[in-house]
Amino acid sequence: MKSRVSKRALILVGAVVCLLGTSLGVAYATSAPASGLKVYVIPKNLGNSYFTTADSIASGGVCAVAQTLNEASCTETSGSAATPATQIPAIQAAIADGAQVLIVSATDPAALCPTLTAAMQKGITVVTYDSDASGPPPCRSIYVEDALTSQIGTSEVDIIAKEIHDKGQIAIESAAQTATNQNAWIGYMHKELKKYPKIKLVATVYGNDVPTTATQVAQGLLQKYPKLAGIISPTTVGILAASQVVDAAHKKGKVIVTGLGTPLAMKKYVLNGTCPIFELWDPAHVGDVAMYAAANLAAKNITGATGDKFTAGSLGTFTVLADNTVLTGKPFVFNKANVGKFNF
Ligand code: RAM
Repeated sequence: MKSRVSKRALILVGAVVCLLGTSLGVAYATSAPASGLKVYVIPKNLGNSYFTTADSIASGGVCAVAQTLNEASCTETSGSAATPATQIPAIQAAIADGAQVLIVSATDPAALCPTLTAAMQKGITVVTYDSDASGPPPCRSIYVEDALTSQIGTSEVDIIAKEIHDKGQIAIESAAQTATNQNAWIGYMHKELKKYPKIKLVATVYGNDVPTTATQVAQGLLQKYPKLAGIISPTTVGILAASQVVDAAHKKGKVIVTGLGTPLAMKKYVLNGTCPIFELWDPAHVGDVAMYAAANLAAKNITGATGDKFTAGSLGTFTVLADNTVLTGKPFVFNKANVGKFNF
């Protein structure tokens, strides 16, 4: 069908849209994202396969996008434990090294803020991904969220409830006690648990995303709570450690594990029934959106205001939502039928 809209009318509509955009402070990133930047990606910690996937060239993460955009360099750096004490010095070292972009998964909502605020004042672009430096006040231009916080928290409880037939003792095995993302998810778990009066949350423990610590706290749970029916671990390091501990203790089927994990690491435990179902998203997508957001901020195509839009390559167009947050996607449910189909 032939369009009957005249060229003049289209120009008029375009002008009105542009005007509206300007008056509302909304930017549509139409120019190219900035290139030639010295990019530092600072996950919560190094040696965590979640972040290796989110960040590396091989998996198509942050540094793969940096390469596509012809950035000057892309370096992943952090501490070994997912704590502010080891992450802050890594951020400071990156700044001293001339970073122009910092992409950070925050180990604490507030502790990183003095360093990140100082970086922004120097003109460095700061984007958080996966876990926010939410302050208050927030100390980044944009936060790229993995999936809706409420959806992650509530679905984890619904999964364990179904697995343990709505009754019994459960525990949460988290990452660092200060982790912004885990604590936000746990907040929604508490709310959702009110729907299940026969499920009792007996403990919340912290493995700091360090495999040995995560293993020890999981062992501690089994010792202290012999009647434990389930563990929710919303961290890829914790869910693996908890599954290994439950399996080694021959408690498979008696203590059900769920949470957020990576499919390659969790395959064995899904197939043997220790952790029949868990969730995640593609960590590389979160990294990619963060890098595109940063390069558009650096080019001043957008400011990070609510309503700003930018394109993240083949992932499409993203809009900045309330609190300068960009939502990457949805949690995906892994189970026996699909866990073998992923390579991260
Ligand atoms: C761990 C980290 C990360 C979280 C994933 C699910 O690797 O704590 O922040 O998003 O788990």
